[in-house]
Amino acid sequence: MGFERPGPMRHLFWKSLVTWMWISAVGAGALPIVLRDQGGAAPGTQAGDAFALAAARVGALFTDPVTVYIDIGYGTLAGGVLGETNSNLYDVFVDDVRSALVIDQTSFADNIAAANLGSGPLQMFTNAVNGAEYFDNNNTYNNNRVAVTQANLRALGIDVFGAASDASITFSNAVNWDFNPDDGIAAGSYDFVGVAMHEILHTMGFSSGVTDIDYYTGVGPGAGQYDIDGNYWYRLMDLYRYRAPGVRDLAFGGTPYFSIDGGTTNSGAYSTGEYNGDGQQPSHWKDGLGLGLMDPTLGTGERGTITARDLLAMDVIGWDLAVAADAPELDGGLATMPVTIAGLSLLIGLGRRRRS
Ligand SMILES: [Ca+2]
Ligand SMILES: [Ca+2]
Ligand SMILES: [Ca+2]
Ligand SMILES: [Ca+2]
Ligand SMILES: [Zn+2]
Repeated sequence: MGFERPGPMRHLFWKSLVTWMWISAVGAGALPIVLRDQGGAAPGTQAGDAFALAAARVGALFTDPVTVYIDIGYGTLAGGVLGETNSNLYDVFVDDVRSALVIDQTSFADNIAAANLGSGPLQMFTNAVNGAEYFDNNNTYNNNRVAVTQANLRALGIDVFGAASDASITFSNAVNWDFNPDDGIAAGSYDFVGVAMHEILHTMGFSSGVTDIDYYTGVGPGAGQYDIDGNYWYRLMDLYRYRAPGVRDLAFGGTPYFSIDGGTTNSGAYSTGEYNGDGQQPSHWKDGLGLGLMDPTLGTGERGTITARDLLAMDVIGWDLAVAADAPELDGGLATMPVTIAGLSLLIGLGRRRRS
């Protein structure tokens, strides 16, 4: 399939000592998500059990015949960081990604998405290092490569990783967490299980390269560190990021949206940039609209809940859903979806990968 470990990517905090593991999702047909404690999140601890609950609830939604492995931790983090997630990424030829998505179709939404992947080098709006927006159709590296998380590759049937960890998720013990979402989220506390599910979905592939474009161009703190044409920036999910019918969008700002039919149907607005956009990381839905668990912020006292929109995105990036989340259901069904996310930007900083 031509994938390889890219040079500038940041990988996991590989830790040699695995003290234990357990399989969290045990329902028939459910996706097993194996958690390995790297400190502070062993079974029987509040954090360990809450991570396990999050993994079980995510795993129950998918039926891919693979196993996801995530290192977890809970404790004191340097610099006042509230949490950190790192996902192993691979730099894949876009044609190989398209081929894998075509083969992986199991749902109506998959069929629509696969029929709208296009062909040939990617053409998209993006930003130059100075922030200037331009239409990039010059067939360089960034027009031909897509970064895919290791867990996402497993879902696409490219499962050559054995029991290697797909990602690392560490939460700070300096946060006032509520570890039990099922009796409500206490005032002044954050939903540990909700945030953990959010981070797991990032590791499974819910992300956008615009988060990196925003960081490394314009007024982003990393501007100038990387050439745009000569690196990968696209993420798999960005194949469904549009600004207009037929017009793909890998630029900060604007009004990008999720679409599985080539940009014709808007199935949810995206955030547009922490530095150069609306103040939120682009690897999320637009904030404040109640679109799903993958909104960029979660307030105290609020419970994070996975919506059909979240599942539609996971479906078309390669996951096999245990419950259908096809496009027609989204048209009328979202009003009844439990959506509870707004407010303080707890999640900011958890997901960004710097190229270092
Ligand atoms: Ca509670
Ligand atoms: Ca280019
Ligand atoms: Ca699917
Ligand atoms: Ca799959
Ligand atoms: Zn996030």
